[in-house]
Amino acid sequence: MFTGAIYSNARLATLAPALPGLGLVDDGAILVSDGRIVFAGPSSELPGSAVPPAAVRIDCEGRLVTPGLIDCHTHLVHGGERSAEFELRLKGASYQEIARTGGGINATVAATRQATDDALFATASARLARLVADGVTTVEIKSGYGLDLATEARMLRVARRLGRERDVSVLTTFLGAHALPPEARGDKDGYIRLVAEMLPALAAEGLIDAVDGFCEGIAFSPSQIGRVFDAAAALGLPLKLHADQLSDGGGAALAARYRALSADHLEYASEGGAAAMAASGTVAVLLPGAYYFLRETQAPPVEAFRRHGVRLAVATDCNPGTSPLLSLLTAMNMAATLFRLSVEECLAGVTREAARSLGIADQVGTLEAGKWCDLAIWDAERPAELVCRIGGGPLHARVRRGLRTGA
Ligand code: DI6
Ligand code: FE
Repeated sequence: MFTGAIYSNARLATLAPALPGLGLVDDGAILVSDGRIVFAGPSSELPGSAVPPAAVRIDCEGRLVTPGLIDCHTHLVHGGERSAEFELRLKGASYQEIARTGGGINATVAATRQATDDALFATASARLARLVADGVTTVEIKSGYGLDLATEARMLRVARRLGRERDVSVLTTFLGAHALPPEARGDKDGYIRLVAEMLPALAAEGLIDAVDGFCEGIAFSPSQIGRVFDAAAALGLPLKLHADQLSDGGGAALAARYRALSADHLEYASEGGAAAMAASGTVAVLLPGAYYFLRETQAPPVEAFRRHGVRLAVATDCNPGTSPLLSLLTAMNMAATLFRLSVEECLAGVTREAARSLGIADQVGTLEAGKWCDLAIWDAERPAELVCRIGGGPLHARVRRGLRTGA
């Protein structure tokens, strides 16, 4: 029996690469079977006879329909919160100073190590519900607040459990090289060896979809990150990198050299870094929430990325220290306002390009036959309405893998 549905009377933003801009289709329809898109395009190209009689009929009443949104960079799973550091920074302390005196990432590491699995699941689940309420159907979740094998594994298992028990597709990223834990007593090279040794067990348990690192003065050097990347590449794992966020450490070029899926942040990336990323197809993931929250003044070199043809994605970077942001729509607004991205770049950045940055562009991110039917249906007509608001997103309904359900 046919188990599908037909969505009609929809204004589609297909994001199909063959169409210009957002791939808008004014009077559009989507035919779904077994969770996959069979047809997405103009209603006139889908004759009534092509729709199986058993198909459920959904009238979108002229609403805008986009691919389900993809938040391709988050740190959703963690213990504790860091509002005290926010207050310190309001008084003038810098993020780097706080990190050097034992706060920052290591404050969250201490809280995460103490939290039970169920507590990590419950707090991350509440955060996830906020993202989902803005139309997110796929989310990437990083480890990196455990910094020992047992706690990194716990974080990644909690992320996998979110994917099983919540109505959202989860991809996991191992970020063991996020910061130096206190027990390493300043020995960065020794800790990097440990991170490389953690990889095989975590990969064997199926906990890693990609491997990430923090390439920065207060974290790890390009050669240290390179050792983690070598170990990851030997296991066939895709790579991502926190690159050039606080200073130009050559992170963009490093990510490109390893043909990483993405380099993220990039406020201080150089022209050469942008050129290298274009050549390697490495996506630039822009994280305006962190730029805003740290009161950074140097914006990423968006113009250079455009000139070289680097693909741009946008994400929340949701984390307790530098971007406590739970709305991907607001991240789009910030990318437009602070980084001057166009509405089209913003929307492509949370759909098609976000999928590319996760290596799942063949599965989700556009409304095209063969992909999962992940949709966001909006009480809006114009795509710019999704970008121009701050708070109170106009989501009408969300569909994941052809099913319309809650979080
Ligand atoms: N860059 C960031 O913005 C987050 N991690 C990273 O490498 C910050 C994480 C934190 O401060 O807890
Ligand atoms: Fe991050």
